Amino acid sequence: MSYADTPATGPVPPQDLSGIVGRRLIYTYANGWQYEMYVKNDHTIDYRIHSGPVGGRWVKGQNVDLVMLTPGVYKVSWNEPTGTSVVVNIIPEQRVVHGVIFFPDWVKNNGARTVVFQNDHLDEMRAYRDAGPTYPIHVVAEFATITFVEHVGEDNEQVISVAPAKQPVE
Ligand code: FER
Repeated sequence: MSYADTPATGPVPPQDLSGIVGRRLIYTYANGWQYEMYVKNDHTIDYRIHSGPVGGRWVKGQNVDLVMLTPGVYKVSWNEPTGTSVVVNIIPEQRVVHGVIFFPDWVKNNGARTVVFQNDHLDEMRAYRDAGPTYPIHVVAEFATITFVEHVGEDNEQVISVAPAKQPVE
């Protein structure tokens, strides 16, 4: 019986996250922005932004919703302390990513404020978020190409441990 023949018992497909959890990916969006994501476990990512308007920003321990849509196709969704929301679809075997970023107006206009190791500035980011303005929300929807992917295992604090500029990128 193939996956497609598995009897439907509801809308949620059987989940197998083994193709994404514990992986580190580097990808470049069509607009040139380069991002790195470590899927630390089934509900957490660490990441670094290597280029683009908020290049230099990095974050550890971001809580996310991670699901498998169909075998080999994953979706990661979250909301940042800055108010930015992100949804990233990832197909590692095809080296395809599609990301949608929903920037609050204050981030669009003052992106440099978010270029920090966010973990050291959480209260500051929440204060900026609450001060706004939130609207209009700037939606950036782009495909990306995965240029590097490796399996490094779960909950490894060394994978993303220095600022983006301090480490060469593949
Ligand atoms: C991504 C797109 C956006 C990503 C992270 C973000 C790690 C974060 C945006 C922000 O908060 O500035 O693909 O992957």
